[in-house]
Amino acid sequence: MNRIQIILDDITCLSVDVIVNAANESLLGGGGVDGAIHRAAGHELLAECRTLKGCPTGQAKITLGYQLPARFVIHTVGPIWRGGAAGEAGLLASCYRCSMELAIGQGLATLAFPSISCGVYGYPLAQAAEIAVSTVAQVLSGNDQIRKVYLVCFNAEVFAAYTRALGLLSPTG
Ligand code: AR6
Repeated sequence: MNRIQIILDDITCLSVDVIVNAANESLLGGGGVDGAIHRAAGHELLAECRTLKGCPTGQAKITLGYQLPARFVIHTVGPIWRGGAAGEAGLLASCYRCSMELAIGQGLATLAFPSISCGVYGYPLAQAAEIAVSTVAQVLSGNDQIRKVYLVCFNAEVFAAYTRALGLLSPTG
């Protein structure tokens, strides 16, 4: 699956069609990658987000990228980890699937995802990485428009978990 690439980087620096934000249901900013994206995009992003009236967990909404190198931002809301019996896996998969479907609907070809829910939302890293790679691979297998999906890791631990998950999915690479 060479349309999936795992990279160690700051997502706000990527020149792709669209970066995905790990937001909260208000879509009005926060810490972590959400805060970094809002700081890099500038205040116009928050102004557009205010018009969206929030977003339920597991779904996604799109805005322009403003001062970011990326043209668009897809804001998705990952689940808060509550032990695993509260539908977290389905909701996390839904974040990846809905974001990709939104990108496809907009005619976009290159996407970058952060590790949704793996920060303050507390999702166990190995499980989240497996959901990320398997869901992205599944959507790609049914679509030719998306040329590249970058799974952006912010530190070495996340990078190792994603690399392992991709290896489980396709041992031959
Ligand atoms: N580029 C790429 N990845 C990053 C960056 C960056 N610039 N900054 C952080 N990460 P988190 P969540 C990684 O907490 O768990 C916010 O306050 C980070 O190391 O940002 O989905 C929202 O408003 C981690 O691996 O998102 C919500 O309230 C990953 O991004 C809440 O946090 C996700 O960590 C969402 O929590």
